[in-house]
Amino acid sequence: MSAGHTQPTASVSPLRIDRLSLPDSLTLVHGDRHPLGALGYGTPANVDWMPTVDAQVLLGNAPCADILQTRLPITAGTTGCVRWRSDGHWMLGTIDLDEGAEPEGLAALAERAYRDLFQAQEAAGCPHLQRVWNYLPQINGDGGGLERYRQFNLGRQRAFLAAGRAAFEGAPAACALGIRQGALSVRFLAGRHAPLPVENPRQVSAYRYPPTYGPSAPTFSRAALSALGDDQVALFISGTASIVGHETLHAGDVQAQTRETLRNLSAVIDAAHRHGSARFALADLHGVVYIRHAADAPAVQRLLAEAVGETAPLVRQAVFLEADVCRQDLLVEIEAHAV
Ligand code: 3EB
Repeated sequence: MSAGHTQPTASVSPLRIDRLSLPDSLTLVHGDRHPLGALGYGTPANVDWMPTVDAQVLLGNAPCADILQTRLPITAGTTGCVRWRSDGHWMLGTIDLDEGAEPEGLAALAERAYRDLFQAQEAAGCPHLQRVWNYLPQINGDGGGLERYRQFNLGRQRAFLAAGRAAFEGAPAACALGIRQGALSVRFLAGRHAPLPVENPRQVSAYRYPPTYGPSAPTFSRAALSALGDDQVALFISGTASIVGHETLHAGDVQAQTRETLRNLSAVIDAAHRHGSARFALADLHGVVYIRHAADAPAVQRLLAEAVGETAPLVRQAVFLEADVCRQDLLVEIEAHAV
């Protein structure tokens, strides 16, 4: 990265991101690297630095995790409902809020989650959000006249605005998926330096969605470019689906939705390149593929293999998870990162 507001990498504690199968990854707690944390998929590893996404793994992938490691020692902390780990340059935080204990509803719960998240960032000295993962039970369920995802958007945006955070241009890369049950779960990566937000010219920015999609727009950018140190730049691509403009295309057709999603992923990669990143390709992406109907997983995998080849990480190391996507008519959503 030469231009933009991503900082010179010399001042960054190098962050490594590796997708590893779960038994192997646990040996990383030894050696000269330190686990900042991880996102685990599948069998919980029962180590406190690896929160696991509570969703069914499809296609029989081995349990795996995206492990984040640094070279500096880690401090662990708790701020409100946030548990976090930081090396002073990067932080990974985890929130699991049980709705049973929160009578005011999901909007208030989301607002509390993000209020505490911002406070935790202050405590750790990592003011810039890079990437957020949101998991909501029953995301398409009705929460007293307003869909639960829309309630979540209300509370999330309120918290951003109340904290003086960028709720529009400059919002973090994110995803928001539905899990059957469990807590409202938020995981986030923050750092000392601001990432460069990237939008998709094929899509209306999500923070500019019209009010037909709910009283508050979702608070996320399509992607973020983060300088990881050691001259490495990560492209974090938000959850990406079959949306063009602001409308869902190909309702009811998971294969056409997958092809449209691939076009959107390519468009985000191209936009990142225009912002000065290396030229990433679809074949460089490490993805998580969220599928609404488990039976659709093999067809989606076949299309990805046709697009990027059997050996690309998007196929060979992909994680397919059963989850609800935030619009009822979306059947598939793909999030990804490349380094
Ligand atoms: C979309 O493009 C699909 O609310 O944080 C993707 C990524 C989606 C993030 C979020 C929602 C979110 O609107 C849904």
